[in-house]
Amino acid sequence: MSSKVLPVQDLPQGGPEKHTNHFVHPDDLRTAFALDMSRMYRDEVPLYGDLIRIVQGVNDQKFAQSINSNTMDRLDLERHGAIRLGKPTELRTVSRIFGVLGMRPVGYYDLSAAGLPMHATCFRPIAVSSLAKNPFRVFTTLLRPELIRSKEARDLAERMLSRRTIFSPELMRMLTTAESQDGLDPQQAGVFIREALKTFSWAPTAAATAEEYQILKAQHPILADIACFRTAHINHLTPRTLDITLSQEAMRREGMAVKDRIEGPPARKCPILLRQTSFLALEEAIKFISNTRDESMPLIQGSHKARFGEIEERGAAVTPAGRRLYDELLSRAMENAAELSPEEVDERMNSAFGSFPDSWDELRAQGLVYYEYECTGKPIPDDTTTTPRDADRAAIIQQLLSEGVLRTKPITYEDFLPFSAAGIFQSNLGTESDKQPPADSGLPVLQGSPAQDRLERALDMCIIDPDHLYASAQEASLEACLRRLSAGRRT
Ligand code: OOG
Ligand code: NI
Repeated sequence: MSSKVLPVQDLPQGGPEKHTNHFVHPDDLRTAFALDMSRMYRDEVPLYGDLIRIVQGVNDQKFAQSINSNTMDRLDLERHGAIRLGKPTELRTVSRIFGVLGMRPVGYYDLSAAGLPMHATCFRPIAVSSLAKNPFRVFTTLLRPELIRSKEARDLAERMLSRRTIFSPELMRMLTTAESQDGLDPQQAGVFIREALKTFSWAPTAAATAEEYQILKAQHPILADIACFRTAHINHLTPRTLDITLSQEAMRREGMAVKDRIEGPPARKCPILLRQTSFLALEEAIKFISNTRDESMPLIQGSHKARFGEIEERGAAVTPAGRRLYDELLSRAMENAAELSPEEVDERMNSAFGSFPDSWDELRAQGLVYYEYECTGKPIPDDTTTTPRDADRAAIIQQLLSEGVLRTKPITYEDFLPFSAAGIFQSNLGTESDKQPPADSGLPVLQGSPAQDRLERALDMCIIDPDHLYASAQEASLEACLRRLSAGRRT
């Protein structure tokens, strides 16, 4: 499966024509699922409810000051969640579940460079219209047992994972129904969402003895989190904030234990990519089964640390050139940063990112960011062609922009950053290695490694290249503008 990039038109996606009948549109299913998941997580982790309240307060305040009312759209919906899976068959079924919700695997994240025995993809909507409706996505990690050094821990984890089933029989039936009839009616949708959420809920009685848990935890805390439980519990949800610095301050003021620095690019006039922070994972009471696995024996009290609440601020998607520059500046800032204080790292980041242009015109001129093009309504001058030859295209587009015939809007980044993800993992694992992973862990996606190939085999489909989606969205918007301008000229 190494030819990575599937053309968008070949991707299986429920087009609107299939959903004009009595079936619920996948975009609406995804919204219902995300809302129910949010309710479930707030019930399970009350501190997450506090986080939502804080973020809403900051968003309301920012919104009141803002002149651009478009930014308020759907801020009440979470932007992402994350799960960690233990075996390829789990990933396959999860991929089918998310498929019903209109989400496809986009991007490959190798977390091994950060010392984590796992790799990941992100399930998300890919059509521009679906992203506009609800961009909810799930960062989905799969364990790579071959990277676990201790044979004892590896064998134990695999044995425990082989015993568990995280999907209810009713969910499996509904999944087959959804796939065979290519959709779900409202009643079936309710059952599907209810049953799917069971897979991602918290089951505080471990499927492990305290001893087994300790063996896995000693090898890697993430291993205990993945292999010792009966569900693939959601480990965080992430609402979007309009101002991450203000939100982080408000979290601290309320006494939350917060990550020591915001991941991602520093604050800028023109936000790019993704900035994230979180309240740290909570130590939660759990119970272990007895050493004899005898169900009549009393359970043993213990605790586990995995679940947290995160916030994110999203900026523009960058082109491959923009990404290269981002990675280069990030690694420059992070060089030998392990011994620096969080404030010193922030200072380094600010100074390194002085070299990343910070005006939308400059970013466009240097081809660092993706844009959506819009017609302003102003007619095209008589002497300007709407079907430029490739060689003239850039100059003509520039002319149309200068003349105010076209305008641009940066395309929002819809994916993740491996280096930031590794930082989020590390902060929430409570290991001795609370330090940042090496900066070169930000591996470019879709380089077709053998490990990626294995992830794709588990998914039973190719991983979509995020860059391809942004480039297509930009190109489609430009083509639509040129067509409109040319139609306007003919009438
Ligand atoms: C996932 C961490 C990655 C993000 O926002 O970068 C992530 C995890 O902890 O399982 O969600
Ligand atoms: Ni996250």
